[in-house]
Amino acid sequence: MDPTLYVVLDRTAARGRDLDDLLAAVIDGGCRMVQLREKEWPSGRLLPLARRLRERCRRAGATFVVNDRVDLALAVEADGVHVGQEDLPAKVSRPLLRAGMLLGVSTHTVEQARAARDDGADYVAVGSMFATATKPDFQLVGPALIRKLRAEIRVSLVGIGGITHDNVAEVVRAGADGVAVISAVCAAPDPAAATRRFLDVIGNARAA
Ligand code: 3NM
Repeated sequence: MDPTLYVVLDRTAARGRDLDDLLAAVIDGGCRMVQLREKEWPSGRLLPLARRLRERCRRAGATFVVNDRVDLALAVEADGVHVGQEDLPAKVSRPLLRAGMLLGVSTHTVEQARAARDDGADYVAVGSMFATATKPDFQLVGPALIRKLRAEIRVSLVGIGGITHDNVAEVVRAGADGVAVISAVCAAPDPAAATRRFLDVIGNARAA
């Protein structure tokens, strides 16, 4: 797992753009970890899409994670599943996963991050870093929460929420292992270029 730039593919944010094409572009741009986030489609419709994305990630050597749906993640042999605070809890999800599968958990407080770690999370997403229109009920925690967690938590920390090329360095400097991004890539005019630019800025922030 390399969460440096974790691109979350979201059909709504992509505004009708084909997710297969979007995935090809972000892989071309150098992204090595991808999540499929689809909250509306029924399972039968989602399955063929998830299978195609999974195969493309496999060919590219990229990690493929399914949001929320443990059943779908298992069905397509995804590398992992990501659960939020209102999804199937991490403690319940973990034993359902195959050995070696990744478990990611969305967290918004120190307590939630500690619980996720104790319940077997491989990484915790920490958000929201900044204001975002993608998740209207976001809780603004800022890079300060990453800094606090970095001091005590060993699992990988991934900042999420409102991250752009202009503010990503703040998240990296706070100690994040990576950043998860939706709109700044999925809605970008050129997603491959947006991906490359994120990786450049992150690389520079790490080197500084
Ligand atoms: N989770 P964008 S913020 C899916 O705070 C999600 O846990 C968040 O989208 C959290 O990169 C968020 O477009 C939206 O801001 C991220």
